[in-house]
Amino acid sequence: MSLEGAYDPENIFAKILKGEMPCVKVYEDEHVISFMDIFPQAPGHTLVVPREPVRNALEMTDGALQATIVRVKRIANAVKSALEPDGIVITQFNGAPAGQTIFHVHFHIIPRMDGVALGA
Ligand code: DGP
Repeated sequence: MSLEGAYDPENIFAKILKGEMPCVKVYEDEHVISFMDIFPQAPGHTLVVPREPVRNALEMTDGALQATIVRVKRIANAVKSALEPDGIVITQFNGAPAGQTIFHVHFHIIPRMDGVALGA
């Protein structure tokens, strides 16, 4: 799926937002929901999913993006406190060629440890 196209309201993260699919939730408020990634790239891999129903970050309103990134920072700090990693990746993908597989905008928080290869 390229950057063009319609938002599918039945995508997996939309269903999690609606409470129609389970998740291991770590945080939620009026702007975002945050839960553990089901296919973690490292222990503690956490997702932050804005409630705004758009496919990617390029489509987000400035207000929703600002609210989301503040929460990404707070949740990343919580991950830091809980797991004491040596580093934390914060990333997100826009469009299938960029690596996106779920087409509801989301951010990854991935703790990294010294000496553990990326992808492990
Ligand atoms: P991306 O490649 O940026 O679209 O990442 C999507 C992430 O979502 C990927 O790391 C795996 C994760 N994921 C896929 N399906 C589910 C699910 O049903 N539940 C949860 N918690 N995570 C999922």
